Order: sequence, then structure tokens, then C-alpha cells
Amino acid sequence: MNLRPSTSHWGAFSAGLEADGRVRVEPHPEDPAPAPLLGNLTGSLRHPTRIAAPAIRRGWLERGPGPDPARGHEEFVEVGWDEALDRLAAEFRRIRDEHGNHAIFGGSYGWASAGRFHHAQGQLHRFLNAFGGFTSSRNTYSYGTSAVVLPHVVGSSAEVLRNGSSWPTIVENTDLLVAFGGVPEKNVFITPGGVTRHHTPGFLARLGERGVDVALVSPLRADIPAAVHPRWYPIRPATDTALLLALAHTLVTEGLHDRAFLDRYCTGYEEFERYLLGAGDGVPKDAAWASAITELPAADIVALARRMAAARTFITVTWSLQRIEHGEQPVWAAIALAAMLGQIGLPGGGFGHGYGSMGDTGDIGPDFRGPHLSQGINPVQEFIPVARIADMLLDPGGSYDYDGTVRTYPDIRLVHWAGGNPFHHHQDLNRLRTAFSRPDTVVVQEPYWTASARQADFVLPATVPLEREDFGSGRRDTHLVAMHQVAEPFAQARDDHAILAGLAARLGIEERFTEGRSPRAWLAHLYESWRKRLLDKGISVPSFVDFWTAGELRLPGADEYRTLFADFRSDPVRNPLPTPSGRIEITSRRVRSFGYPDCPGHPAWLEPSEWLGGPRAERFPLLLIANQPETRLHSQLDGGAVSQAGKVAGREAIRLHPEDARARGIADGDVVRVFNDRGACLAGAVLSTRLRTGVVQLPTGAWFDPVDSLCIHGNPNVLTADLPASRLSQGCTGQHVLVEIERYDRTPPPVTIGAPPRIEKVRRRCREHGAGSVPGT
Ligand SMILES: Nc1nc2c(c(=O)[nH]1)N[C@H]1C(S)=C(S)[C@@H](COP(=O)(O)OP(=O)(O)OC[C@H]3O[C@@H](n4cnc5c(=O)[nH]c(N)nc54)[C@H](O)[C@@H]3O)O[C@H]1N2
Ligand SMILES: Nc1nc2c(c(=O)[nH]1)N[C@H]1C(S)=C(S)[C@@H](COP(=O)(O)OP(=O)(O)OC[C@H]3O[C@@H](n4cnc5c(=O)[nH]c(N)nc54)[C@H](O)[C@@H]3O)O[C@H]1N2
Ligand SMILES: [Mo]
Repeated sequence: MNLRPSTSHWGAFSAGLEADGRVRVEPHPEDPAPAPLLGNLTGSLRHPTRIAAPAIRRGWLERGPGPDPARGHEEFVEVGWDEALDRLAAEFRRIRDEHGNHAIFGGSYGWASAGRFHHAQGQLHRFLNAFGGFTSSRNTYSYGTSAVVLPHVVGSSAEVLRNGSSWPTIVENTDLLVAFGGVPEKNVFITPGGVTRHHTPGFLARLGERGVDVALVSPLRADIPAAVHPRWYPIRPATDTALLLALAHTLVTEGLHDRAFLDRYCTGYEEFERYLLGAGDGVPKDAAWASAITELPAADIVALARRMAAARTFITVTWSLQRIEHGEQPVWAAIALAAMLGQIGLPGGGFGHGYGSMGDTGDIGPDFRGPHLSQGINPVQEFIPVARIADMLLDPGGSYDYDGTVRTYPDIRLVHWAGGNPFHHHQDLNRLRTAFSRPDTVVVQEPYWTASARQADFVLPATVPLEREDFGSGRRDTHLVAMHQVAEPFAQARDDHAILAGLAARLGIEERFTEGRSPRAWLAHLYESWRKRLLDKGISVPSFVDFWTAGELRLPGADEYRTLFADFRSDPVRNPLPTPSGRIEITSRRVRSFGYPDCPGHPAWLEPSEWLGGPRAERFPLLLIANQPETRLHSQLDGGAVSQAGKVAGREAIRLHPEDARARGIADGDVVRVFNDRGACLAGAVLSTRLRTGVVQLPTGAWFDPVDSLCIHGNPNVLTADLPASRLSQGCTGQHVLVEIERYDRTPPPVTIGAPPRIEKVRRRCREHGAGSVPGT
């Protein structure tokens, strides 16, 4: 079989089609640790939930656009491409003429697929910009809180998130690694855009071989590979800030903090120290205080602080820790603690953020951007912090705080999503359903009948990467991969580019959108412009034709040894941080001046509402950790073999401690109902002693499958609160939620992941059959 090169967010591979339409996948030969997730691709092209033809919700066809509580509850009617695009173009015109471009929400957050040209959001944003602009979204669900607080503390989030100390530097120099949230190996196979060589599992193995002292601070034992031999600190979730403060308190009271470093490189330490000592509130943040909050022994906290002061210590905090209420605090407190240790900028010392959150954190590939498509300029200034989508739809004209400003939600009439699944990724999905009933029209471009597609008025079937040509490379990738077409498009599916080109043609902006190029001509054009930019820097890469024929190209260079803020340390006057003081701001006057009670001027312990120590835990006594799934990327390919193999009793697996299970009469393999006052879901019980009692773990991404307010499949976002991290960042807080669990003794209904929704197949004026030619391309 002729296998062709391709790549994905979980890595490069080659693929071919078996006679039965299944995909044969082989990992890239140079990948030392291919992702198990590749196994999800096998049956993906012809899965029963592929969308075969453009479809419109019956109520929209019959009653026209407008807010409609029936959205998400009605059948779809298949229409031809011409009818779908004609009707949609007319609706775009109406919205623009009656309400203006800002009434279009095109934030369209989501991971879509790898590939630089056919990147769904990029294509959509380019189209919407050509149409006169749209309300956009800012930041990410991944690190939307850190992205706002880090600039105040160290001047830039990109520096920390993209140029953090590299793994070889850590592996060779660190004596003690203190990992808040661990370094979960399950996550490191993922890098946006995909990488060809997964280096991180090898670095984790070397940590173990070198015998680096590792402190795993996490409710889950699985958050670092066992071969690392960590000491496990099974902290109570959401209390890491208290632990960090107590470690800092121990350093001060024992005189172990580095005064010279604090004087030279930091500002606002004194105020923070007064807080640590309890000067204002009479509460010293000592180990005994933290022990009551974290449920870790005080002696262990003191001992850890002493070990940290005595060794070359690296503190890392996973992104999950900022995806909770007051998520700014653990990140800021970790930086303050690292500053007190005085090792920031020294090899193997200091702090980092997102080791084990993403494959590119600490990776060693060259740091240059591959060829990419320009999105143009958005003339509309309106935006929302990304996780405020439901608030925006439910409260047009409402005001909210954001990073020192007061903003107003626009009145959105049309929502267009391509390459994301908000009914997987957003919190409080029952509330989101109400929010999605408000706009006049909802458009979703998708290969699959996801929950979001089922909530749309217009469902436009998109191809998947194996059905088109592209190229791809992730951040710090070692290769640029030519993505050859492996299969014909499924049924009537079209590339996102072709869908939008067809719409652009009807709106008179086709030339601006396509610039008269075919996709292949775009690939050659983008590649050759990139090649020329490289040549200007003295780097020579082959021509497009040679690259395409070879199927890949090895990117020159590597970035093996890096230490975050080494330049700043070596000369803080010539290389100041871009903060107001030019230094690390342990207290930020600017943040303090905003006057937010949920994000004061220095790191502080603020009690969240969803944690085991508060009043809500009396009603819902288990803290659910909704982390990233080991068996897939988010909700993608949930129907795939690897994802399905992880299901228990046909539902997503929920892990709980045998003691918590026994108290509820739950046995391994039981279907359970997980609930709180926002909603409920079913899940399959897995008993495990590798998590602390009182904590349960249900990863994200099981396709939301609602029967009234119950998700019968196990999506935790039916339970999570739609609350921001704080008024500063408005970041996502989906990682934690309080729940109760009971055995589900009724016969659970089968999940719909295996089947499409109700669709009426016949339709007048359906002229096209199969994957016809695209008007205007
Ligand atoms: N409770 C809780 N919720 C969370 C999180 C959490 O920790 N806890 N984590 C959050 C995080 S960090 C993230 S990043 C989000 C992820 O949320 P999303 O990025 O929305 O999740 P995905 O499942 O990757 O959705 C991508 C969608 O794009 C579709 N797609 C793939 N290729 C193409 C294409 O070529 N064209 C088109 N049109 N569509 C395509 C896929 O089928 C899929 O439905 O979830 C967030 N949600
Ligand atoms: N296989 C796979 N990998 C992925 C993804 C995926 O969907 N699948 N998604 C990718 C994306 S988009 C992102 S943004 C990253 C996200 O990266 P992260 O947000 O860092 O990943 P999570 O798995 O959600 O959380 C990491 C660990 O934090 C721990 N944790 C949770 N709460 C607490 C707490 O209060 N205290 C402490 N100390 N630990 C806690 C959990 O045990 C959890 O396993 O992952 C990426 N990697
Ligand atoms: Mo993410």
C-alpha cells in the first residue's frame, strides 16, 4: 500500500486507505514516542457521524431566523450546497445591513485540525474580515488566566509559555523538581499543529535515570510517570496557593530567602512578606495554617521548603492550576516563591509553566514559524475574553470587568463556528444551550455531527485533513510535513476554504478571499513566500515542488539549552522585563489599582466556591477534576478505537477512590450518575487508589449527549460552573467542580455517538450529488 505523509495535533504519520475504507496509519519513523492517539484515525473517515450533506434546521427553514428555544431539539433537512450557501449569504447580508458587522460572532474557538492552510478558524476569520469584520474572542481556554496575569508580573506571557527553560537544561541541572499538577505524560503528545518527534517522554525518563528529586504535588498519582519515583504530595484540589504561601513563609521565618535577588530583580516583596507574616490580617501563612487548607502535614511542608532552599530547584505549575477560580494566584505565587529562592535565570532553577501541559513546553526544536495564511485585518474592535461566550449571548449590553477596563457585551445575531466544539469545551452546558437559543442564526462547519453541529441552524459538512492537501508543523517541530491527500472527500463534504469561497462568491468578496488561487496554488504561494523570508535570513530550504515530492523537510537548527530569564538575570538594567518596574512584580501596583477583590495586588489565598473546604461541599462532597483526556484530543474522534476502548459501560470512565465508592455502594464497572444543582451526567465507574479520597476524575471530551438536563455519555461540562477565574482575566474555570455520585440502577439509554441526528433526506432544488465542483473556486 502506498502510504502518504500527513500530520496531526498528536504527531506526524503516514497513512493509506484499506480496501474497506479504513485508514492504515504508521507513525513517523523518526518519532521516538508516537502518540497512542493515532489509533483513533482508523475508522474516522466513514464514521456514521460524518456529516454527509449541508443541512438546515427545520424550524429555521419554516419560521426563518430569530431566537428559538427549539434550536437543538429539531430535525434537520438536507439541502444542496447551492441552497445552503444562497440562504446563508442572504442571512449574512441581512445581519450586516440591519445590525452591523459587530452582530456577527466569529470567535469560533477550537482546535480544528493540523495543517496551516486549511485551518478552519484562520479561513473563517479571513472570510469574515473580507466581509467587514466580526466580534472576536481573545485568549484561550488553555491558559486564558495566565495570559492576562503574567504580563503584569513578568511583562510577557509568551516568554514564559513559549521560551521557558528547555528539558535538557532541567534534566542536567535541576536537583529538585517541584511539580504542581505534576508533569502528566498523557498530555505531552499534543502540540498545536503537531510535531514529528515527541521528545518529552524521553526527557521524563532521563529525569528518573538521573535520580532527580521530584515532588509531585497533585491529587492524582498518575500525573507523573512512575519511573520518575516522585514523592507524592496528594494535595486537596484548589489549595496550591496556600501551600506555596506556606513554603514562602517558611523561607522567610528561617531566613532562607535570597534578599539580594529580591532587592535587585523584584519589586513589591516587602508588602508580600507582610502578608505572609500576617501583619495585616493577623493570619501568618505558616505551615500549620496551610496544612489545615491543603490537608498535607505541616512537617512535610516545612521539610520541602528547606529542601528547596538547599538545592537547585525548579518549580513548575501546570496550566490546569489556572483553569480554576482565582487561577491567577498559584501562578503568581509560584513566581514569588521562585524569586525568594533566588534561582530565576540560573540553569535548572527558577520556574516554568505548562511542563506536561503541552508537548512544546521545554521542547528543543527550532523556534520558527512555518508558512501561514494571512487573516487580514478585522475592522470591528469588539471582542470578548473567550470563556464569556454564554454571558455575551445571554446579556447583550451587560457590562463586565476585564484587565482594568469595563466592557460591554455586544448584541450578537449570528454565530459562525468552524473548527471548534463549544458544546464540549464550555462550562455549564445547559446554560450554554439557553444562550445558543438567543441569536437569530447559528452556523457550524464540521466534519462530524458533534453536539455543537446539532445546536446549529446551518450545518455545513467539512472535509478532514486526509481528504485534502496541506502542510503542517507545530511549534518547535523538527520538520515541515507535506500533507498529501489520502482519500476522496466524504459524501458532499467540502474544505472549509471551499465552503467560505462559495459564500464569498455570493457576497461579492470572492477575489479578496481567494486572491484567485486554488488550494494547491495557495500552498505553493505560501511556501515560496516563507522560503524567501528564510533565504533573507540566510537559511535555504528546497523549492515547493521538491518539498512536496519528498513529503517533508527537516527544519534546520535546534534549541537545546535555554534558561528562562537568563538575560534578565545577567543584566537587569540592559535587559529589563517589560513590566512597569522592569522587574518581577511580586506586588503589582497596576493590578492593585484595579481594586478587584478576586485578584488583589500580590499573590494571596482566596477561597473558591468549588472546593472541598467550603460550604458547598456539604451538599456536593466530591471534587471532580475535569482534566484532559488520555485517549483523545478533547472531543475529537471520540468515536475512534482508542477513545472507545477507554469507555466503561459505554460511558466515559470516572475514577474514584474505593473508599468513596464503598460509601455509595458503587462497584467497579457500574454506571453512575454524577450530579449537582446545574446538571448531571452518567459515567462508568473505575475504582483507583491512585487518587486521594474526596476527589474524582472525569476527563473532558465525551460527546455531550443530553436527554433533558442529563448527559447520558459523561461530559463533565454539564456540571461545571460558568464562572470566570476573576474579574482580571475572565479566564475559564472548567477544571474543578463539586459533585455527588450515586449508582444508576435504571437501564441507561444508549449514547448517540454512534449515530447522526434525525435528518430529512429529500429536498427540493437539490441539484448536486457527491463532492461536486465548488462555485467560485
Ligand atoms: N471542564 C473543562 N472544560 C474544558 C477544559 C478543561 O480543562 N475542563 N479544557 C479546555 C481547553 S484547554 C480547550 S483547548 C478546549 C478544547 O475545545 P475545542 O478545541 O473546541 O475541542 P475539540 O474537540 O478539539 O474541537 C475541535 C472541533 O473541530 C472539528 N474539526 C477538526 N478538523 C476540522 C476541520 O478541518 N474543519 C472543521 N470545520 N472542523 C474541524 C472537530 O471535529 C472538533 O469537533 O476545551 C476546554 N474545556
Ligand atoms: N491526551 C491529551 N493531551 C492534551 C490534550 C488532550 O485533550 N488530550 N489537550 C491539550 C490542551 S488544549 C491543553 S490546554 C493542555 C492542558 O494542560 P493541563 O491543563 O495542564 O492538563 P490537565 O490534564 O487538564 O491537568 C493536568 C493535571 O493537573 C492536575 N490538577 C488538577 N487540579 C489540580 C489542583 O488543584 N492542584 C494540583 N496540584 N493539581 C491539579 C490534574 O490531576 C491533572 O491531571 O493539554 C494538552 N494535552
Ligand atoms: Mo487547551
